[in-house]
Amino acid sequence: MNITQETIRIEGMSCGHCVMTVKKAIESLEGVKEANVSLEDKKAVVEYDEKKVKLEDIRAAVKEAGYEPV
Ligand SMILES: [Cu+2]
Repeated sequence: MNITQETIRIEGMSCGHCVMTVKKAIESLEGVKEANVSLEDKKAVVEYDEKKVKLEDIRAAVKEAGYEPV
């Protein structure tokens, strides 16, 4: 397994509930090992296997959950 770490800036999160929603949306993707989402820093640090999932897929999942990856 080849784990990549990327940081995604996310707009639109306003509370802990948003953080959990984003975390769950990202972590539900096949190939994602972990997502650490920060409300304060408006970002998600995601560890994933780039052979299984692409950064674009992760960004799409965030968007689908109702938030804006920037
Ligand atoms: Cu919220």
